[in-house]
Amino acid sequence: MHEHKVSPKHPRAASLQIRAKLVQGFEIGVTSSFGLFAHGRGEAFDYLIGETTTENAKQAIQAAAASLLLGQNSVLSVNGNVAALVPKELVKLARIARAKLEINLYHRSREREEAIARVLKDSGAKEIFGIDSAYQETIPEIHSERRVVDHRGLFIADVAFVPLEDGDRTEGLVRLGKQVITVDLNPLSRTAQIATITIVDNVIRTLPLLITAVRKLRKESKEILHTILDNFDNRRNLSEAIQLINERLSALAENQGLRSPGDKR
Ligand code: PTJ
Repeated sequence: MHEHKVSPKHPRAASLQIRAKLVQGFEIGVTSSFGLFAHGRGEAFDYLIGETTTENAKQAIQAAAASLLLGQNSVLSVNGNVAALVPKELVKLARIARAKLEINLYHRSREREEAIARVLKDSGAKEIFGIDSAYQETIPEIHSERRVVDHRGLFIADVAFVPLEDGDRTEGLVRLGKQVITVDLNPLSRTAQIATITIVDNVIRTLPLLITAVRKLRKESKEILHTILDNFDNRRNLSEAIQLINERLSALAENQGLRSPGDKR
């Protein structure tokens, strides 16, 4: 495996470091080649939202934290991109939200499942679902390899956290009556539009904020958690996310935010 050093002085160091994590993930068999494309798409949308967690995304993060805490069986679904980008954070979130971790891949292979399980174990995970064939169950509503789920995890989950997802499974899980939380930089994707709660943000920034939100909200009563959820409207939130991009692009087009040589932004 190559070491991908990024100079901290590079003006796009943060973005290049994220890329390096994914390339490393690819080299150790965690991320699929398709995952690299998916990341490129995400990066483009991150530019459009300003590479920052918007107020709009923060509202969705609060709702997601409340939903995870209210779930009787909350499950965090792990794919090759999030395993490369935020493995420690996923393990921490599972612990404090009392959620399960399940590996569930679109481009499924035994080798990738094992590589991802290793990364999660190295990050402190004790129990990982989705890799023991004795507990495999099939969800007919899903038309990809993701249909194979763990009987103890996604199969019985009432709340499923499925970051960087494809639309088919989101739709299948929603049809089964599950609350589906996603993180997707593209507010126009099918997943973003179908999920119960959509966080339009980079998963790298979302996970630490979600952990903080769960830490705070787990001290609150169920009534308060229900009130947070009742006050959250995903369609309204998504419309706002698209509107924010629109306004930002209009401001840039009017030359208010264009870069000049030497700008540190
Ligand atoms: O590891 P596997 O086999 O399960 O496959 C994982 C990928 C991501 C390849 C698979 O789920 C897939 O093909 O997803 P899509 O349909 O490409 O959708 C991924 C979505 O995530 C896209 O809408 C991207 O814009 C978005 N995205 C990419 N990187 C990020 C992101 N959203 C948030 N944070 C990111 N870092």
